[in-house]
Amino acid sequence: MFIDEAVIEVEAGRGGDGCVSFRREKYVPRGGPDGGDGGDGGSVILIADPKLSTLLDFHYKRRYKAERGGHGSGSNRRGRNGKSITLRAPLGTLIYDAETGALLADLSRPGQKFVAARGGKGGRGNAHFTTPTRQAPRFAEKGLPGERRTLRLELKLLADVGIVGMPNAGKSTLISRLSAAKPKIADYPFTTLVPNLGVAQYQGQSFVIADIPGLIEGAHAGVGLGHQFLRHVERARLLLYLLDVSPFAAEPPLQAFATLQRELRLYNAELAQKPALIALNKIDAIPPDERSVIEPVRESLAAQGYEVFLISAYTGEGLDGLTARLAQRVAELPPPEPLIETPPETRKPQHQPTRVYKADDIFIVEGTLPLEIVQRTDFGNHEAVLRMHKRLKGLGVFRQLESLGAQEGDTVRIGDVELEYTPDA
Ligand SMILES: Nc1nc2c(ncn2[C@@H]2O[C@H](COP(=O)(O)OP(=O)(O)OP(=O)(O)O)[C@@H](O)[C@H]2O)c(=O)[nH]1
Ligand SMILES: [Mg+2]
Repeated sequence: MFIDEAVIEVEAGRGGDGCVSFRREKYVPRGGPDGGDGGDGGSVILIADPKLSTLLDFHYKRRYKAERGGHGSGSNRRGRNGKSITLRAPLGTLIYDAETGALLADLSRPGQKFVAARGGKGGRGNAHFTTPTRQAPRFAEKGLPGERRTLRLELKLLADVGIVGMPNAGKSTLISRLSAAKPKIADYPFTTLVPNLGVAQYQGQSFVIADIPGLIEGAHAGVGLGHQFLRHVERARLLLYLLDVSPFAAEPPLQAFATLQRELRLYNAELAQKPALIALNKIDAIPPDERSVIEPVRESLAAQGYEVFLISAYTGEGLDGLTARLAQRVAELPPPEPLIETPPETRKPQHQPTRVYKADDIFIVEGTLPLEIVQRTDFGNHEAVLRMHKRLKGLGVFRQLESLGAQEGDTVRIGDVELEYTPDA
């Protein structure tokens, strides 16, 4: 089954918590702090795999959750990092944030990775928090939550050559001839219901060909099947128009060509402008001494500036010349530009500046730093809470609350925790 759209939920693992522990040694009454750090949570990563050509897997399984980090323990033992999950997606997969609609990544290079949900960092153990005045810190940091997102995946196949033609023109026969692809071929229109990809070889060079369902008049507006799949040739380097010149063709080749071009143009003007070659197919169906009937067709297309090949996808006649030229053109033409530069794997979460405001009768604090400070705090631990206060104060949060008129006892919300405003804790 060919699936070119999917919505998935990805959730990275939480970081493990730092540990509160003190060294226990013989003859040492109270050892120093030796609580280890929590391990980092695993991430959910998507990777472009050229061997895939459908998003089918994501239809069956929609939720992906990576492992959380292990907690730190005594003797400065760090918790284990959570395992990341790597999801394989076909080359040409576009990744959108389903909530905002923003395009996040275009998996357009084989092996390209996109970190879809980053694991939370582990919390630091108490060993980190000694100061000259605090020799025995009895608190540690909690691990940070992992990122969590809903993604919409959309596949726009990345083929080098996109074959377009009317139903029954012989597109599938051609791709099966030029590659190892085994598409369905039959003597009735709309045999091909979904795109097929094939890899063609020419003198050691390989290139990918896509065969899409036949296009008919009105395709751009949704008539037939073609329109759903036109996007799979949008990113081809080169188009190959395939026209049936046999006496049994449903319409004369020039008319078919005009229709195809119009449909492409109406769907996307740029698509119709793409470099293209034309192959007149099924010449085996015309007796050799009658082949001159094709001449006016060839001339007319050549006059419009196209290179024209006479072939029989069925007998193989003319295919060597066509393949050689396709390979050459593919090598000359640049690969499609990715729709977005995928952020490097080391992408840092976007930094949000600190902001304090009043909403109804509560105060809201936003921003990467205050949020992290709160998330790292173990609220069951008095020392940890005091440290949180100090750090929020250091950020200027209290000053801002004061100037907004906050009174002792007012509610302050940071992320999903609500605190009571106690200015001089
Ligand atoms: N005589 C002859 N018949 C051909 C040739 N190429 C394809 N055919 C026949 O034409 C019919 C349609 O071929 P397909 O390859 O299925 O055509 P298609 O363009 O993929 O059709 P859709 O998938 O419906 O769009 C089949 O019966 C093929 O055997 C050819 O070069 N010569
Ligand atoms: Mg077909």
